[in-house]
Amino acid sequence: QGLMAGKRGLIMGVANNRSIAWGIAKALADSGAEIALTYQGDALRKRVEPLAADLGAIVVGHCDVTDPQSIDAVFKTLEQTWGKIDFLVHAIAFSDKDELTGRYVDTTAENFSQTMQISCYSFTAVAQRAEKLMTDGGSMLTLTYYGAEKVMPHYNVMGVAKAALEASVRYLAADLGKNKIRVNAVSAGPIKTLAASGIGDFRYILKWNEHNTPLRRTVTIEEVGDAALFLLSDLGRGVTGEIQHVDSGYHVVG
Ligand code: 0WD
Repeated sequence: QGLMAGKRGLIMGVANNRSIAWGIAKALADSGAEIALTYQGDALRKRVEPLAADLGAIVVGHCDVTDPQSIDAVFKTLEQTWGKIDFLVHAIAFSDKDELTGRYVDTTAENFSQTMQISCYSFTAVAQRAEKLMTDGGSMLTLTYYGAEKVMPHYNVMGVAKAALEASVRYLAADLGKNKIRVNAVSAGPIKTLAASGIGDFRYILKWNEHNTPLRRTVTIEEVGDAALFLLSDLGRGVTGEIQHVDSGYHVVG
């Protein structure tokens, strides 16, 4: 009997086996959770289906968070399949990589809106739908980065979107607490994933962390998964509105 036995939920943002969402999915499945995954587009479908099979997870279809109908379709499928859910993981972000380098001041209005929509608003959009299925309470989690709190080289518009995302975690926690729904974020240290490879000088940032974090190393998706397990399971039952750093302690020195 694991910590997540009897709990069911949706994980959004698995792109491949390096994704943070995949580290979270593994930790939750190892603890007995039943998991549903979405994929973004047909190219990722081929990656996600075998990964889901490894975990005994179900795949509830394509979801592009810029298309509200695709979000509705996923939640409809979840409702028909399970009736209710206990947890939600949002591990989604996007910005034009031409703006994840150079100066923040040069951000365009178009990419600002797109970055905010995909990396910030989409968490609220899925929370709205998930709330309706969390009839016995639940736990929601998103992923953020220290660039929300401090200026990090090249993070630019994504740092602004993450700051808004962290604020939305607090507002969602306040709104949904009455329904026994907790809302938290993990602020992960840099990890080499597909999304991270779009950020300028990312290898240098990893090296910098190896030399300068209190633990003198970077973190893994398994470590993020274990922190997510705490926040999504009953171990975290007294925690909401929290930004939990899993960053080898960088936020106390950086
Ligand atoms: O260093 C890192 N990797 C950190 C990542 C440090 C701290 C936080 N994070 C955050 C990211 O900002 C993101 O919110 O963790 C979350 C997960 O990112 P990841 O695991 O680093 O990256 P990846 O494996 O690429 O997954 C992100 C996925 C997308 O992958 P790609 O690379 O194809 O963009 O987000 C999904 C997509 O699957 N995604 C979308 N899903 C639905 N609709 C959309 C969209 N419009 N856009 C991106």
